[in-house]
Formats: sequence, C-alpha cells, structure tokens
Amino acid sequence: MSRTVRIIGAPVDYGANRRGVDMGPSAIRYAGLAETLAAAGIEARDDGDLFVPRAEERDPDAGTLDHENAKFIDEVQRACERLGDRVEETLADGEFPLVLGGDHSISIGTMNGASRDADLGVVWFDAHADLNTPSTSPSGNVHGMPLAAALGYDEFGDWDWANAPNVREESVAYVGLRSVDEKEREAIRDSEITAFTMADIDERGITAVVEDALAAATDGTDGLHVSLDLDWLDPSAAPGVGTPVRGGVTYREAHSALEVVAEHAEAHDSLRSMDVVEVNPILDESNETASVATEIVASAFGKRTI
Ligand code: NNH
Ligand code: MN
Ligand code: MN
Ligand code: MN
Repeated sequence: MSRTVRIIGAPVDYGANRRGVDMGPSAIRYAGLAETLAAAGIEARDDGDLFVPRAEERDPDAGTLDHENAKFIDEVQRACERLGDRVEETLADGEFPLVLGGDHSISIGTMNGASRDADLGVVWFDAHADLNTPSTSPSGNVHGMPLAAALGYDEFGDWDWANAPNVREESVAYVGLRSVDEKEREAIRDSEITAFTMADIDERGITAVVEDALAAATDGTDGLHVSLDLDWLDPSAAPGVGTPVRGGVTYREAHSALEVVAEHAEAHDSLRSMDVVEVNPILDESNETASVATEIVASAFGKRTI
C-alpha cells in the first residue's frame, strides 16, 4: 500500500439482530491493527470513530422513510451519510479509507463515498449475498441489504443516500457465497453480477477464483472496493460473528485471497477503499475474529513474510 491508510471506525449495530457488533472497531484496534500495519511498513493513521447513537436510545420503527421491513433505516441513513463524507474526504486527501464495522449496513456509506467521483468495482467476500431489499428481506435487517442499496434495487431506487452513484452490476463480484435467500438467488440470476460460491472455490481453488473476481470488478472501473465480512470465513477460524455459516474459507484461504488482492493492487494501483465488518467481540473467543481480521487486512495491503 503506497498511500497512508486512514482508519475510520463505524460502530454501527442497527443493521443486525445481535448487539455487540458495534464494538467491532475497538476489538480490531485492540487486536493490534496499528502495530501490525506498522510492522509491515504500511503507514496508517487512526481517524477515530464516527458518532453513532446507541440503538437502545433509538426507535427501530422511526421512519421518515416509512418502511416497516428495514429496521433502524433512518439511523442507518444518518450513519452512512456521515461515513460517506468521511470516505470522500479521505480520498480527496490522497489517503486510503479503511472502514471498521460495525455490521455490513455501513458498506452503504463506504461505497457511496468511494464512488462519488469514480467508477467503482466491488469484490464482496461474504457467506451471504446482501442483496435483499425491504420488500424481499426475510429479516428486515439492513446488513442483508447493502449491495441492493448500492445498486438502487426496489425502494432503494428512491433513496439517493443509499445508492453508490457509480457502481454497476457488471463490476460487482462475490467470493465465497453459501447462504443465499430465494429472492436473492433470483436477483443474482437476473443480474450481471459475477458470483463465485464455495463450490467454485472447492473446484478451482481460491487464487483462481479471486483473480477472476478481480478481473470482473476492475474491467472498465477506476478503482476497487473490497468488502470483507468476517462470516466469509469458516466459523472455526472466525467464530465472533452474528450469523455464522458452516463451510466457509479456511484461515489459509483467507490469507491467500487477500494476498491476490494485494498483488493486483500493486500491479494496477486498483485498490481504492475497503471495509471490514461483522466482528462481534461478545460472540468471539479471545478476540480471535478481530485478530484474523487484522491479519488479513495486512495481507491485502501487501504484508510479506520475507
Ligand atoms: N440473508 C439474511 C438476511 O438478509 C442474512 C444476512 N446476514 C449477513 N449478511 N450477515 O452478510 O437477513
Ligand atoms: Mn455481509
Ligand atoms: Mn455475511
Ligand atoms: Mn466487465
């Protein structure tokens, strides 16, 4: 990573069912993010946390947006607008925005901010597709919706704050899917999104799959956003997440994948923004998930063994 990394904490838990994910930024810092990056020769600056009111003080149904199946949508909007501005400022200052969640709803803000004046490709490392809308969501949890929001599906089409102004379906690629809702499956099939499931990784290996995902996301775009949901990993490697799904990538595969990202970033100066989400220290074992998150972020930024 040639640019200075600006760390932005987004302690948001409005988008998920389980309290605790708002402590993700603290857990990742405590796991030694700054030290790990410094040891790898990557310059980083901690910009602190966004101001996010506690969920208990807020009404999940309060809605100028008036949608009953998107919990805390007003609060998500407020947090994501602030986050989008911070990401845009970071890029304007020539630094690299690394956003620490929080649940995955914060990616709405990151992608909005990072695509205000650039065509942005997206690689989504996740067990889940996060392509629900308030109309299709089985849970009403906004953390299952950020990609649909970015792409302006259904009611998100009327909410400018939620859209990523310059992200197109054909520049979005999933890696590691294994839990996809029925309506999401239909939406993926009807879309131009590139989707690699765990079965693709089994068959072809993690490096080939990630290379193809990167090719799809960087063809005709100005920069790449990497969104890393820790439930992408197998729960044995990353137990501290709210919605674990068996059969995920191993610790080694996760490192390999992000090393492939780093190689691409070095060769093409492609990496523009990144978020690391869904670390829940309350559900974690000895901060293991935050610590894995820290290590794979360092891999993405080009940390080398020798
Ligand atoms: N698809 C489910 C939903 O929309 C679960 C989403 N949960 C996630 N996504 N953790 O990454 O509610
Ligand atoms: Mn997710
Ligand atoms: Mn997930
Ligand atoms: Mn293309």
